[in-house]
Amino acid sequence: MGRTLAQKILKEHMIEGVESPGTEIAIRMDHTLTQDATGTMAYLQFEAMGLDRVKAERSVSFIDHNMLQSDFKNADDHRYLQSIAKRYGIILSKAGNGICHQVFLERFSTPGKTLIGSDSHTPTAGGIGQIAIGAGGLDVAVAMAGGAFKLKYPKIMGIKLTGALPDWVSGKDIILEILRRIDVKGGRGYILEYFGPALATLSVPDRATVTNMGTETGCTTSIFPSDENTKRFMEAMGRGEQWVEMKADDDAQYDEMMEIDLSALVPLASKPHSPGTVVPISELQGMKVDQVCIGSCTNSSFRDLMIVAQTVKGKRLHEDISATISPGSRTIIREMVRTGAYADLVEAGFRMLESGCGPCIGMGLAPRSGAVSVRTFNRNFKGRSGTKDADAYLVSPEVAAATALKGVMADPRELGEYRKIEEPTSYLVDNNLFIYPLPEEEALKVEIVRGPNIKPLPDFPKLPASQEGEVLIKVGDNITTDHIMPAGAKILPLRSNIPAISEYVFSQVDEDFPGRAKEKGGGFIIGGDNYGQGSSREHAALAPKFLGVKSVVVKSFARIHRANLINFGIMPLTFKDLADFDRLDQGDDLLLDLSDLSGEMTLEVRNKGISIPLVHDLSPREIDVIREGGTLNYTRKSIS
Ligand code: MIC
Ligand code: SF4
Repeated sequence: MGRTLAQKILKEHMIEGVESPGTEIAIRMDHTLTQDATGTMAYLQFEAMGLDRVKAERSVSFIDHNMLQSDFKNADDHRYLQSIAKRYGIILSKAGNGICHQVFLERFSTPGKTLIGSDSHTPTAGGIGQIAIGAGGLDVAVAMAGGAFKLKYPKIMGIKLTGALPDWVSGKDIILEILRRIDVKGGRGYILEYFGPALATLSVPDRATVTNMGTETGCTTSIFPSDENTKRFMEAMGRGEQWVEMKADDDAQYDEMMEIDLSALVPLASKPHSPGTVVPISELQGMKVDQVCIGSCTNSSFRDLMIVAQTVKGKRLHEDISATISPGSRTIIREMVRTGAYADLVEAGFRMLESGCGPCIGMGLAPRSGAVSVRTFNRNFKGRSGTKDADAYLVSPEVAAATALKGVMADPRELGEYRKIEEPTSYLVDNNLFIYPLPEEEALKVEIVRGPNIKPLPDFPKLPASQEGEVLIKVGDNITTDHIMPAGAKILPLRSNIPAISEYVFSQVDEDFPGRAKEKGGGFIIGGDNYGQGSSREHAALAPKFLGVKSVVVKSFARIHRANLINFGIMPLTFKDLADFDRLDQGDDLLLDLSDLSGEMTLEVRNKGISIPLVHDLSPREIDVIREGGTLNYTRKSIS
């Protein structure tokens, strides 16, 4: 039987396991990627492994998230990352060079290779035909050290694209349509693999928008074949010689299928506060808007910014709108300057920001109280913009441009004449803010620079025979890692300092959580479905662990967060009978016997005199990791 493209690449990289969905496999990772907000922790963990140099074929460290240097903290982290890159043979992409996923796509991603990145939108590189997976920093550190990445062998959802996008409809609307159909957890356990006649009409940046935001479905990753359009993009980036054709076998079998006729798509938007609440723009038309933000790793390509520039050229943005542009890379900035599009954006009234994540992660540009913010980004979780009561809508660059002109949510199809943007045949590639690795002898002499913001990783003990304590908090469905460990200008600078950042755990939901957790000597978290969706930040496991969280009991988990909990020795447990969720309350006094992890477990609710059966889906290796108190302890033990 033939294989799909994803199955072929996985097979070629498989070190352990069998091709059977749901079973644990280990794969070799060719490339690694980190960004600064998760990277400092990943490199502290890499350092603790005691190697002289990275072992992955290509490792790149990006500085793109924490760029608001309101005091020494972020700048100290940047210096640390620069010295680490020099010391260990890693390529550094300095602050201002661009957003990790966009820059990786432009300069490094290669069809048929594997990539692991400490950021949930790493699948962007799937737009070039690479298997690119987001993970916690510790998993990336292991891959840099040459270790395999463990994951559940995924099912493949084949997505057949037919027809062609109508005018004013783009890649963003394809992924919004998929989210409309399968919501924020419909992709769990799957790789979304695209095929079909419409591929010939989709450029790499369009495809990368789709694979980027595929993350919001909860999938393991997304992938497009590598074809003539891929070749054209790589040639334009001066990397034509790295292109190879990659596609599924003709008789490939998909575990599930979906078909989308691109010709039937209309401009769409995700409503607050979930990327999965998608409606046609016609339902929102006329709604007063305060802010328009264009950019992020989803929509900051040349095409995306050019369509905006073309739409606003010679016009003036509505006076009540504050509008920003964050270009994906310096290469894109240079290209926009060359074509004159940059001047068109400036003249229309956009606030031009540097290349980076910026407002997407709440690094400045928070909207006013009660604002409506229209963004080309991929996430609109409550509070993520930096303003708790603001409403964020996620749209295409076309909708954002029309809205910025009109001051109300607008349908770009009413703007009239449309001109398709052609990709440049040769980009003005900018390499000025990369620092490339030194030869090993020289690298060994490099001294690592650590500012006062960089605190060593706390040590965690082994798993005890039983756990007791209170339910510290009970939360509902689809709790994101932004709820558990918020980001934004105030909290992100503390990413290298676990004691300090743990003071903000659950601060979006319940500001008393850290105090209560410490006062009670730790305890349990109870949650609903899809707990921990969203970002890959391991701080959402590490900081609760630091506060004494022992086990997390929920209806179901999101993939990356479940892996992060295991990495830091927290038991990820689920209810055997989902209705038992209703029998637990904050403050309940629990006892959990951990002496036997081989099957079903019992949670005693001592104050209510009831017992609740719990289950887990830990592999034998994961049980060993948890027993040791986490992956670092486990790795140290295996080495010794
Ligand atoms: C995000 O979009 O939430 C982030 C910030 O890029 C995160 C990583 C992080 O928390 O540092 C992600 O998506 O993994
Ligand atoms: Fe940066 Fe936003 Fe992309 Fe996360 S989603 S990597 S914060 S641009």
